[in-house]
Amino acid sequence: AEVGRARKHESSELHVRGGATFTDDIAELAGTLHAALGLSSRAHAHITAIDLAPVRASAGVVAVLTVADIPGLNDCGPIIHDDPILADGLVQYVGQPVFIVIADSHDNARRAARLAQVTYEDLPAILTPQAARAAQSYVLPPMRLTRGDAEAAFARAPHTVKGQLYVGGQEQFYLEGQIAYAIPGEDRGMHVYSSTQHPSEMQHVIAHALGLHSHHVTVECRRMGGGFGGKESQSALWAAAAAIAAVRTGRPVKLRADRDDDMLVTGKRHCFHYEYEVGYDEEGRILAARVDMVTRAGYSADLSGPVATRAVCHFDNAYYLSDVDIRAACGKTNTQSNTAFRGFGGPQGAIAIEYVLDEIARNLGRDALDIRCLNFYGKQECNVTPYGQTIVDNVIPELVAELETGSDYRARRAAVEDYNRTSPVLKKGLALTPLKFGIAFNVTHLNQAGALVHVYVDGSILVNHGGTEMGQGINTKVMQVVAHELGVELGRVRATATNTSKVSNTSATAASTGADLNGKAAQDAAGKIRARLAQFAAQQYGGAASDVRFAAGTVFVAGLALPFEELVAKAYLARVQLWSDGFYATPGLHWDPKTMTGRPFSYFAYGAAVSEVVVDTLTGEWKLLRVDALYDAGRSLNPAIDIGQVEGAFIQGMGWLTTEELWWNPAGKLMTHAPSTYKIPAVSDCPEDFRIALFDNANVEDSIHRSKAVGEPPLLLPFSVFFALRDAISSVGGHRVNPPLNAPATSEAILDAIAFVEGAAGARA
Ligand code: MTE
Ligand code: LUZ
Ligand code: MOS
Repeated sequence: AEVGRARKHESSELHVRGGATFTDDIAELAGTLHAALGLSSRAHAHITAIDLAPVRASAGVVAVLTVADIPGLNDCGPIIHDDPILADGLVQYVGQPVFIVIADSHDNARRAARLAQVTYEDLPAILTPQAARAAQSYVLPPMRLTRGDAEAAFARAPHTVKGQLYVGGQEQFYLEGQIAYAIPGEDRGMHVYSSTQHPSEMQHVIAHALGLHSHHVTVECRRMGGGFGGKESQSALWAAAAAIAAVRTGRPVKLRADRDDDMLVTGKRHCFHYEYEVGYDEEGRILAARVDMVTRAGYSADLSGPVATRAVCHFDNAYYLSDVDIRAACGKTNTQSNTAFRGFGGPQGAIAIEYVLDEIARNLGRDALDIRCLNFYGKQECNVTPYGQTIVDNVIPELVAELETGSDYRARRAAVEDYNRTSPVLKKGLALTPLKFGIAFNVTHLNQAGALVHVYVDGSILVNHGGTEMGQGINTKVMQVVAHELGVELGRVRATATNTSKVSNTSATAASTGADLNGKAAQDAAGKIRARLAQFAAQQYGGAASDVRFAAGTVFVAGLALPFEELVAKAYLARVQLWSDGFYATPGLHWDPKTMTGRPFSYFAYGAAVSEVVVDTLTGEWKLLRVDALYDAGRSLNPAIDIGQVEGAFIQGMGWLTTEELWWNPAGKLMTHAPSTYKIPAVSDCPEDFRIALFDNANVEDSIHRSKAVGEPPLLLPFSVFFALRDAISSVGGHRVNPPLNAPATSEAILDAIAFVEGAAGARA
């Protein structure tokens, strides 16, 4: 069987040898021009005058385009169309594109872009989510989900905990930046190579911007050097600008953002500010919960609505909350328009309840793990989420129990306490946190996919599907599914670039559903071909079609064993169709956005991690000593790839919660727009002792080979790092006070929290 085995990534050797073709590696056609964007230097202003003469006069410049040069719609936004490609008299953030320069080289275009003389008339700017809420400045109407009677439950609760929390945003930091290469073709045709998670959306945006139909535009992506959500919608600006430039010049145009421009222009993970109040009993059981979240959406809606919805639907994380009142608002701010980033609001929703449980435990003088376990969803009761979905696949109690034992949690807790008693400066911390993550797009109609499988006369197989490869291994998994279906070895199957002229109307490769959806669609396509081959074999050799078996490159029919390619060659001569489309739509999903109830998810993925840290209380520096993590990938399609995904998500989430700090100056300019000032994790930040395992658990839903999604959920596992740090900090005060700790918990923030704890302890003494 080709599925369920550890197989290397289909491009791994190309990646390592530098042989993998990314968009910038595509051989340039003769006459190719290069574009750069001219950016706003103001957070919120009217443009009263713009002098582009110095730009036009700059070396190598061929053309300079403004909003008046866009043939069609000036819009590159998904869902709600409030994202101009180029500013039309009004700029809404520092970094907003105002014009496009096209030159004979990338460097000449970038140099010229700086020479514009723009006169602005400044307007008041809103920069933070709190300020947006104070001004009631929102990109969408605020949302609210209630269940039960929180008011009455608070009245009954013997204890309450109340506070605020801020969790910062995060730059996607894909290694390959945003890029598009647009090639004008005959009769208004346009072929665009785009580094995108969403070729169909790029096709729509380009067609609208050029005033064309979708059939004029082909978008292609062989692979991305990472997307992480940042290329779900926001590849559109670059694709549209390159296409506009190509139409206006009649030449192929490449637009490649350098890192600073990429970070200044594009949106990031949404930061969140929370005000929470939770009522609980003597044992630590949550009785009532209220949370009011506001996020920095940026100047436009982009995907903020679905992101906030996912935050609301993940506030429960793994816990049953009987009486809740959850509010979320998308603050309109004069900053980059925040967008998808691995987890898509889920991590932001779930971390708030984990913060609260951590406080409850400290207030009661209990181990936080005990308080967490006490509040877990049940199996037969206490198993309905606040949004009304019944959880039928809950494995969190046994998964956490397995991890607790396997990681030796209790003994290590005692060892940490012993260590801290005798170590005045270095303090250790330990935490175990669980995750539950809903799988499916929370926008129901997006849960569909298509595929196209070709079997050639020589028995080789080509698969094309609507998903995009960004390093996560979707092609490898889809190839495994096709090989399995046709009973051939993996080496016989090859995957092609994603191309809108092969499979149409595709969804973004996002919400961790890429392999779930496209795997099913490819299985459908391959299954149809296998059925035709079986029918043909039975006709030729006797027996029933249903008795024909495909395995190990051989077809077993009526006591005969034929090589696969032999049957294929015979079938061709008999005029059997050897290619097929395939389609899949996830069943059983529904959602009412007004009441925020329904069944938005097909199933849930689960996991948990234990992290142990040591903190230097004089400098705030720390080290991650050991991680044990268990992730429920269902019946994994490819354990090697899935473990890689868990590792990557863990380290990426750890960066979000500890070192990656976005900072805008008071004028609204993002100052952390390069790796020199924005610290992503390095190899040296990875724990030396990193124990990742998959939890054996076939999906109860009929997912592709009973596997579960893996792309985003493990990003919640490094909550354990954040709470281990908080545990180490709180040990300074004998665990008697709750250290206020926002994310990212930078060394500075850790020192502040230690000072708070020492101050509180001093005040008591
Ligand atoms: N892994 C790599 N190497 N690169 C990426 O860009 N993106 C993540 C995740 N894993 C990403 C990744 C995100 S945000 C998602 S939604 C999923 O992969 C998408 O792919 P899948 O649905 O096929 O898992
Ligand atoms: N919903 C979701 C979405 O859960 N994840 C996504 O990535 C997404 N993208 C667009 C719209 N809804
Ligand atoms: Mo992933 S944030 O859904 O692209």
